[in-house]
Amino acid sequence: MSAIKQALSRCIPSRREEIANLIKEYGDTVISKVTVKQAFGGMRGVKGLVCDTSFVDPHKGLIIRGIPIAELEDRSAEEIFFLLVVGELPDEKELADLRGELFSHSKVPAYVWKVLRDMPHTAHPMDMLVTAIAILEDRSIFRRRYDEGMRKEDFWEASLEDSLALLGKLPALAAGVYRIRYDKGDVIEPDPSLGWSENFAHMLGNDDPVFADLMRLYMVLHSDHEGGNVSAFTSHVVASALSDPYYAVSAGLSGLAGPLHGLANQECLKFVLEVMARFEGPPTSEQMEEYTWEILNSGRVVPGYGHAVLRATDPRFTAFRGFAHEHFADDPVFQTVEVGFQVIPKVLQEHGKAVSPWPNVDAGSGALLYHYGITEMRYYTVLFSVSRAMGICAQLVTSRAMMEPITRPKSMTTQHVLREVEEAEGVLMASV
Ligand code: AMX
Repeated sequence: MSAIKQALSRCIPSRREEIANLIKEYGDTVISKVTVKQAFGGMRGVKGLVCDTSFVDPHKGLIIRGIPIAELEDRSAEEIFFLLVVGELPDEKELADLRGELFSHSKVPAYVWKVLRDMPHTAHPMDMLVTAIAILEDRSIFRRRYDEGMRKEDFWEASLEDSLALLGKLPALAAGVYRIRYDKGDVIEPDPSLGWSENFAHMLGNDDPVFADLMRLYMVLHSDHEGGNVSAFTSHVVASALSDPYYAVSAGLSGLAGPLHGLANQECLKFVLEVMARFEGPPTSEQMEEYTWEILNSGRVVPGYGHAVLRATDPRFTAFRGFAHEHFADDPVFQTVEVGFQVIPKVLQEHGKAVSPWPNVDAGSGALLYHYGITEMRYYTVLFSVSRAMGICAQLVTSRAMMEPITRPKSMTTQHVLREVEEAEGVLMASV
């Protein structure tokens, strides 16, 4: 049995008991209410979901299993995955075991490369990644064992095995998407002497140790962001139907491919490069202000700014900013991001629409990738996906371990809402 499986199996009985007791004793205690605005507004702020892997504090940002992300910046991706799943950081032996386990799954079957190579040259890299994951579903251990009559108590084990097999392949798949989609030559084989994220950097075709460190940081910072964001929630719902991790992860990453979610990093760099093209280099503060107003006045959003939950500068933005300052502070693309950081929050505050005017993780990440020659911005969400798959998998393994039921909130028609308002407010509402 792998070390991560052993560690999780030790925690499960007490956690199951804790939740069962909580529901038994306090199952009817009210923890949230829903307003009309929330029902029509994407359920923003409705507390109807439990996620123990991480929490986003509106002012402090991401906290993984009780540890603020800023304290985890120097960790490896494998350590973060172990922490997400088990709730504790691994010891050296557990870490080496997980590294070996992930590497043992790194081989991508030939038919996947064939499908990816046959996709049209216009295919978005996210389309290629999601396709690759979906066509690996045939290997699902969860589905096979479920068909054989697996007990509910054991669902988590098969989910973890599928997750490890999928995560083990993801760096190779994602790097392959890059090399195939952008004609970078043959796919590169993983190196057994390297860790998960370092191998990703290697298979992308860049063996600069600083780039490998950036990939490590990128994987750590994007790994999870609690349970209600589009990709995590989508995967959660799909997996709650006992669709296996291949289905759940490909569904969640399809959500990550949206411009208001993971695709924002591509939009951010586009924005930065547009500013530079207009002003022939990094802009002055005045020029940046002028350009930001132009975007807002044309009804567009400023990519990389604002957040559904965060109400402060994202600590992940701060971490990337620190990395760029350390390694290439005079890079013109990064300098443009810096001017944006000084100017855009003030403009957004004056504009008055965005609840949070502060930068999110995507505001600067593209500039770092660009510096290391990954200039194909449509690819950026694939990098995000490799990392976020860790959180998605950890969340779904946890859900199966806690034997959560199928997710099925109740929807209402607008007529029902009108009737509820009439009852609550004692007024007569016009029908729509
Ligand atoms: N620029 C301009 N307007 C913005 C804005 C921004 N950066 N952020 C929010 N607004 C607007 C919204 O569009 C909304 O306008 P509307 O009332 O006309 O629809 C209004 O401000 C209120 O929105 P909000 O409550 O502050 O944000 P939200 O929870 O509805 O949306 C988010 C959050 C991230 C989608 C939004 O801030 C946005 O579109 N930002 C730009 C895109 C981006 O950076 N996305 C990345 C998010 C992180 C991630 O998932 N990777």
